Amino acid sequence: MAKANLNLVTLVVTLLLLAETWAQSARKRQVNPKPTKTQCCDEVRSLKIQVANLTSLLEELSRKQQTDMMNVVRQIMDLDKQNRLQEDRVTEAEMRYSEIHNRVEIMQLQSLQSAPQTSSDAIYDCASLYTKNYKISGEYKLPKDEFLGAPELNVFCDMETNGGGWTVIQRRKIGLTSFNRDWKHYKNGFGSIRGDFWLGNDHIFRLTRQPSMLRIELEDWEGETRFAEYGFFTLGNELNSYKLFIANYSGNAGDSLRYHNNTNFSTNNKDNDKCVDDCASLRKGGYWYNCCTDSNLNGVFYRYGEHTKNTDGITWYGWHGSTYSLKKVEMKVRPVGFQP
Ligand SMILES: [Ca+2]
Repeated sequence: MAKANLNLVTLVVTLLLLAETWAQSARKRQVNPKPTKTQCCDEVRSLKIQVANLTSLLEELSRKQQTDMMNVVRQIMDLDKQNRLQEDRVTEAEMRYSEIHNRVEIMQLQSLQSAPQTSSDAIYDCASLYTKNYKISGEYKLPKDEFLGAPELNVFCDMETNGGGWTVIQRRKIGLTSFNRDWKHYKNGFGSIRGDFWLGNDHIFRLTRQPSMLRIELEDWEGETRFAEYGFFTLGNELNSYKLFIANYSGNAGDSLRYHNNTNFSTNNKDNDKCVDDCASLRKGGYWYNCCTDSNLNGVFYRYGEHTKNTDGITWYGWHGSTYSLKKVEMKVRPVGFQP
């Protein structure tokens, strides 16, 4: 009986122990639950936040880089600008230097002129200046020469084109000076020697007492250039109405002065042309009008846009026809025997 009781007690104790163990394990299960869905999402969220942070960091970096790049570009542009300004200053300095140099040379030349001389070394045009080693293009003062009966005269010398030595007798390029002028103006000359001007028929007559050639340079509004050269060029005196004589054309502009050969000079107050009409008034310039024009280099300066609508512009029919007014013209003379 006692043994049976003992067995029962052992069983009960075992059962109690088992129950306790099960309860403990159940508690344990409650304390350490399996990873839940919530925990997984937290991790993903945190990762997402990290990614977002990284992305914004990267964006910030890229923005900074762009700003840096723009700063660099700005700096380069600033440097470029400074460079250009510097270049402009250098160019200006060079121009001033050349002007001063020119003046000094002219002064030297004048002191040279005051010394006794013979006609052979007289300075009466840009070609004689050139042979005395004045080889910079620009404004020169030709001294008075009583031996030759030449007055003091400001001229512009082209010392570069085709060997240099050219005395410029006409220029159109700015367009503010009117060329619709009377006889006296064309006789003595008008305008500015560095801008638009007519040297004067008396001066051209004097310059071409020696066998001379004429060079005409033209530029259109598209920036293209042409030229016409005449191996022979001279004018009659005032009594002969500065009659034009030219010959021996060469060039690529066409011979649009031939039609004016052997004609007198006409102005708005002196109709010496070969026409019933008054060509100088019709074409608004002073020129060797025939009846009336194949060229009109002293016509009206028309600007781009207006330059194809009129018949009284600066025309050279052999290149652009009768209604195209050119952008730039230069007429220059040089002695035939000139050697650069
Ligand atoms: Ca007439």
